[in-house]
Amino acid sequence: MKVSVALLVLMVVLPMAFGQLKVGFYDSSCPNAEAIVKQVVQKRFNTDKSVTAALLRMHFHDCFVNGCDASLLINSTDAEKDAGQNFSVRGFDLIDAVKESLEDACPSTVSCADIITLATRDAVALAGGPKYEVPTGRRDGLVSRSSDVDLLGPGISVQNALDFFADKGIKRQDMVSLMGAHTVGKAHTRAKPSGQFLDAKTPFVVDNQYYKEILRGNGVLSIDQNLAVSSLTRSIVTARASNTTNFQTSFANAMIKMGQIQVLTGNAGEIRKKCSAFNN
Ligand code: HEM
Ligand SMILES: *[C@@H]1O[C@H](CO)[C@@H](O)[C@H](O)[C@H]1NC(C)=O
Ligand SMILES: *[C@@H]1O[C@H](CO)[C@@H](O)[C@H](O)[C@H]1NC(C)=O
Ligand SMILES: CC(=O)N[C@H]1CO[C@H](CO)[C@@H](O)[C@@H]1O
Repeated sequence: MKVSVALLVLMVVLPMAFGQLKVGFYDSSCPNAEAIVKQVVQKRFNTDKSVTAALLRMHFHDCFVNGCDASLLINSTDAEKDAGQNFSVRGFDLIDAVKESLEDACPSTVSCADIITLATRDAVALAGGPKYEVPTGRRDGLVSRSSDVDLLGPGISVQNALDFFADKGIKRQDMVSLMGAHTVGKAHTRAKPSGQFLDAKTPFVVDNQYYKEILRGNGVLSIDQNLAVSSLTRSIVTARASNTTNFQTSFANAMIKMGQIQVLTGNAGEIRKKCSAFNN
């Protein structure tokens, strides 16, 4: 009995949770969807290169709290956005702008969760990072609570960070790859409230410079520095630092995996008309 329940879960529930995402999900329902996202992101990137960092962090914070379901975008009282850990998450206005263009082209068709995923993918490529295809077909969540936000602080140990990622199905190699997102963007530290670049050499380029810097002891957050020191992760850091192709390929693969954490598909959730509000 136990075995058949487990089999049922494997055969029915897992495919429902993961199986319906596919590359080109909007090819017939909204053929220009990906082109529209790319155009709006490109326009913003031309005047603000920090948009890549904003979207990477937004995508991470969305996916790691109840899955990639755009619940981070909701404006209400005590929503995910209001939790202390989301401090300085930004780029909401860009997502709203993309959504407006998409509603004009294909009303109630493209989810906000897919917009975050596609926009992040495009911003990574614009910043010199890998170009990759992402599966789409995510639906938007119906719940957003600040009390659900259990993201980690920068002082977390490597082991605890690995456990936290493993809990979401992200294993060690991919965890170290995802931390490579700190190749762009800033931290607001007490010493420097205006912001300190996480990769001071090439702060707007998605490259493997972050790994080179942490190997030299130039990590800004303590978790960054510890990745280069811990025996659990140091050899992976070295592999990413010494080989650009290794970084590009592994970063793309890890981003694709992150984008599939606990997604809603099929008839679950909804397609929001406005990304900052549930339909009702
Ligand atoms: C153990 C895991 C992680 C911790 C503890 C962590 C922590 C932080 C902290 C404290 C900041 C600075 C926020 C500020 O002061 O404004 C930051 C920034 C950032 N994080 Fe992470 N992070 C983690 C993983 C990730 C992942 C997996 C990604 C994306 C895949 C990511 C992307 C970013 C980006 C791009 C920034 C810069 C944001 C900007 O400039 O607007 N982080 N992170
Ligand atoms: C939702 O909140 C964000 C910032 O938290 C703000 O930029 C945006 O304008 C708000 N959107 C709406 C529709 O109120
Ligand atoms: C660099 O990484 C790529 C992808 O992982 C691998 O195929 C290649 O052999 C590596 N090159 C060297 C010189 O190690
Ligand atoms: C973007 C945003 O809404 N940030 C909020 C995150 O949480 C802090 C702390 O509760 C708020 O002050 C921010 O406004």
